[in-house]
Amino acid sequence: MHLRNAKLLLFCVLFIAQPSFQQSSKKKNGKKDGSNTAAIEELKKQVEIIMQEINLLKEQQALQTVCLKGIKVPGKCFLAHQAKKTFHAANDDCMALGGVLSIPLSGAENDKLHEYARQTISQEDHIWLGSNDMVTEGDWFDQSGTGLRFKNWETEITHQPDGGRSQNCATLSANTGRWFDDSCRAERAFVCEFNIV
Ligand SMILES: [Ca+2]
Repeated sequence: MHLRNAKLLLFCVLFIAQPSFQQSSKKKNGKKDGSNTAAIEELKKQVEIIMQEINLLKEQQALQTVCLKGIKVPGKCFLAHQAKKTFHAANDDCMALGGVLSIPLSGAENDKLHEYARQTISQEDHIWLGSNDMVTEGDWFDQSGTGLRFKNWETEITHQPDGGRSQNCATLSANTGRWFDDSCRAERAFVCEFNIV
């Protein structure tokens, strides 16, 4: 249902509901009052359903805006934020928008995120990834607490992750697309991801 149609339907329901309510207050007959009350309750339910549909459509429209501003990959959209923030502040910003810090689930997705980061931030910079080993050193989890199935640590030159307890947040190099551990208090650009149903 399009948003305009949903709003029109909501208007019609409210228009119908209004005289029914006025009539019910005038009538003294108990049975008729009862049937009117039931009709009003039914209309209230319908209005509630329509409001839910409108809210869903609003969310879908917001998601479309995110996808248009950023890039779309299978199952999700990425949206870059060039302002540098700490890991927690960046994570909060993504959550406020209804997303999470980006975390690639495959080599193909990592390639897309790498390409997008290279286009939107300086190649010298890193972006935060939605993964940390704060709970147990060396065990890297995503922001929902699930262990990572895919990792892309830089292991040829510097053998990441190599920061131990002082570096518990993951970044992706905009230059190489490889992952590094970093201090969560460092300030980095970031990319939020939004799941597409
Ligand atoms: Ca660590």
